[in-house]
Amino acid sequence: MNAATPNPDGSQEAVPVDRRTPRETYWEDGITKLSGVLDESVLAQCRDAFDWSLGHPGAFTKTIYEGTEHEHWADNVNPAARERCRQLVTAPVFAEITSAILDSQHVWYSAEEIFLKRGAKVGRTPWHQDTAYAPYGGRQWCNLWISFEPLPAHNAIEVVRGSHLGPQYDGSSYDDPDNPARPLHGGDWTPLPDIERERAADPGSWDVVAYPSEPGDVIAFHPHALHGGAPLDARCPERHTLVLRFFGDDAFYRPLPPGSHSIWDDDADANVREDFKRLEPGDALGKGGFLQIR
Ligand SMILES: O=C(O)CCC(=O)C(=O)O
Repeated sequence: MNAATPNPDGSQEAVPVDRRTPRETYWEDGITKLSGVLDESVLAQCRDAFDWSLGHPGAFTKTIYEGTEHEHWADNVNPAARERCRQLVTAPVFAEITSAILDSQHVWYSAEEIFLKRGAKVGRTPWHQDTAYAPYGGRQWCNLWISFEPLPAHNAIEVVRGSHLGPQYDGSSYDDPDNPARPLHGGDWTPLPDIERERAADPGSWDVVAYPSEPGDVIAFHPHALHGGAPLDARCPERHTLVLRFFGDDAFYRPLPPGSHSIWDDDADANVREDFKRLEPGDALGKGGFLQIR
């Protein structure tokens, strides 16, 4: 297991040896790498799900930073990709990985998201916690981040080490590349720190973890961790990523407070998505419409 701090000038990353198990790393750092866990067939099915979703956009698509050189594209919980992704996650590897990491007797699949970045100048996916956008309560959560290109750590997903155990911040409004910490909700939410501005002033100000990866590797990270996608560059001008989200026994329905905002045009209220509909606040999420894989 190798962790590396991203290196913006593109030079070789120092790769210290990490002797922790993936589960230990995950729960200490909020992120871990599982090397070569997807065989060719499962990786091809992941790519098929990505391509299908791309070709059949859903209601929660988002062009991030539209019209700027940082424009990139995401689709989230795409109804058109639902059955394909539910079929995909029945491959035994997903139950094996997620139950090992989460230490949960049962595991459910929540939903997918895809990210497409194209262009050497495309910048960051803003720092955020998924828990500022979705009604995810509890501890046993993980996102499996599956990219189809070889990626150096400085072009990959980044996590603030240990932030999955830390406070809930406001979300990013995702609409201003010059102000990525612009608040989504406002009000009583704790403002999101401007992590990149602080890192620019002092590179050591935030303890950030990222991993280099090859197709077939999976980066698992906690959705409550402060995370964001690093920029592309001339050596890595394209990234296609499928994210599959899972949860365990202790996950519960934690609706966002009344008056919360959404970043999706057609999704005025993230609390009302189909799979959450039968749930009362505090209910185990496993009682909703999610697919149990273990
Ligand atoms: O891949 C990215 O750029 C961002 C991923 C992300 O935010 C997520 O999976 O929640």
